[in-house]
Amino acid sequence: MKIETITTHPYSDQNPGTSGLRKKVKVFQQPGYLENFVQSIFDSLEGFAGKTLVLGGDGRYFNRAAIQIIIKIAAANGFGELIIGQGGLLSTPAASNIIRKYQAFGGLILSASHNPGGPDEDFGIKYNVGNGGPAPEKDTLAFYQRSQSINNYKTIIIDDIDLDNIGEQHIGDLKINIIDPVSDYAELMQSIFDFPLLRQSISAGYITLLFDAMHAITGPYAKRILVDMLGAPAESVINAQPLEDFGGHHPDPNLAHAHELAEIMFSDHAPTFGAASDGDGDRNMITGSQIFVTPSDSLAIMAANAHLIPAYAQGLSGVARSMPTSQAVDRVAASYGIPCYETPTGWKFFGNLLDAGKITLCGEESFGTGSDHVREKDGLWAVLFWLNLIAKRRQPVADIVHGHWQKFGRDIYCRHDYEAVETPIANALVEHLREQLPKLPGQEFGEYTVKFADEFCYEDSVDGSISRNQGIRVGFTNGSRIVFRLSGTGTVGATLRIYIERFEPDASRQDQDAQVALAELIELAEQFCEVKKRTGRDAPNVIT
Ligand code: VG1
Ligand code: CO
Repeated sequence: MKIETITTHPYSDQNPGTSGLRKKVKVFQQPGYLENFVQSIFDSLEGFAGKTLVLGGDGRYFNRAAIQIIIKIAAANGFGELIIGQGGLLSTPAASNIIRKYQAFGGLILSASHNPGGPDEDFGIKYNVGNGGPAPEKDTLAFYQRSQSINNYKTIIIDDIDLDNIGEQHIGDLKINIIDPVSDYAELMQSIFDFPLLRQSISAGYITLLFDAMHAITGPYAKRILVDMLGAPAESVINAQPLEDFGGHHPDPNLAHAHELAEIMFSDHAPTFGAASDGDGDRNMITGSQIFVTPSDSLAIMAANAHLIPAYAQGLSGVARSMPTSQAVDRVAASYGIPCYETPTGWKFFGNLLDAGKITLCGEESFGTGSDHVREKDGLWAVLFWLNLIAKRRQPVADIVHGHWQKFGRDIYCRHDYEAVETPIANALVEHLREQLPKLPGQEFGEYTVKFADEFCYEDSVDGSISRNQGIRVGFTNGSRIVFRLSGTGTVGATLRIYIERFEPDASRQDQDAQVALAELIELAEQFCEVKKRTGRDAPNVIT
């Protein structure tokens, strides 16, 4: 194996965001761009000589080319083994599982998740550590700092590796193991859920289902698990073929982008259960006949019912949610007497809590839920959780949701996204919000009185690390909240996210449309941030 050292120059923009480094494909295709970032990661890590690296991605455009580049750099840097999903494919939760199961040193996951794919769209890469979870902030900061002074990377000159045949190959001392991307994951799911009960409920026609893989990574996983193992009809999985451009759509599981599924679920021939996942398989959207379950409610309902699932029969050690996620799960935790943690946006902040056994279940409002079975959010796991719940409770989704609201109250919730805002406008808007914070507490706006107004700062209770500026919060005395933050996953300008919630304990008033029920707070949010006034827009791009 002949190692070459290639001279390079730093790129100034390799600072990872909420979930890895995400840029346009054209940016990643610049000479040395991907190479620099991968070498910067390896330069920042210690002790991996001879160890195993897991490698795979969501199959989007540039996935295969990137994998070939990374194989060569990993070989030159002294890894002992590479475990790669066949065809270069691995869903994010499957990669997390493989890192844990085979005790790998870490893994590189290639994905820009829910962002569109194709030559003119997005690509991404992130490093996961030995616990299977996204690298913590101290690591991603080190990668970025290294990328600012890097002047060479190491590689080897070899022909491209065959990614399509399962089995072992050797280059010098490096073993390359191409594995089936689905098997280990399917086995893990089988160990968590009651597969015989699910099979029975599906074959008896008690559960009918539709899963939209959105032409992204979960197609092969859903076919194996839902169709082959659980006996659902083949047509239960739609858009199952992973495509490099996701069929030209955003592989983003919400009512706006998974519209094919949404139309069927709200029609008169809706199945009992419908779900979708995103580009890399870590998100989930849950629906039932005539009902959409918000991710915040889904997390709370899962927490309230976890004891019905075999793997969680002992109960939960605790739960966690990202700060902008609604407080629905807090109510469940309080009633069950278990701790509830509030973390900044991004799965990396759950890792320490999961590792320390402080929490079993966690989630985000952005269609992400997961547990201690891996260290990523997990789309199909959430789907199986809900299916298991429906089968066990013998209740339709709508009844489960309404029953939950009656018992715990409803946290009416919505998120408004203003995408591709010019960065200077977005920054000025945030500055404007910041200036108002000291004078807001105590002020009255109609029936709302501000209780607190601050910028969220998180102290990790396990390692004491502190993360500042994690979103602006305005909380009211009646428990309502408005949260503002800028996205850390977008690739064009800035995206402003506004999260709005209000608690409704009165069962007779819970069945309202969120946009109507939250109208006053939506108005207030505009009064505070002036996004419409400052951008000249009259509505958000996406409402979830
Ligand atoms: C978004 C979501 C966040 C999620 C992140 C990665 O981040 O809001 O909750 O963890 O995407 O999800 P941001 O910074 O754009 O708000 V995924 O499925 O895109 O890896
Ligand atoms: Co994702």
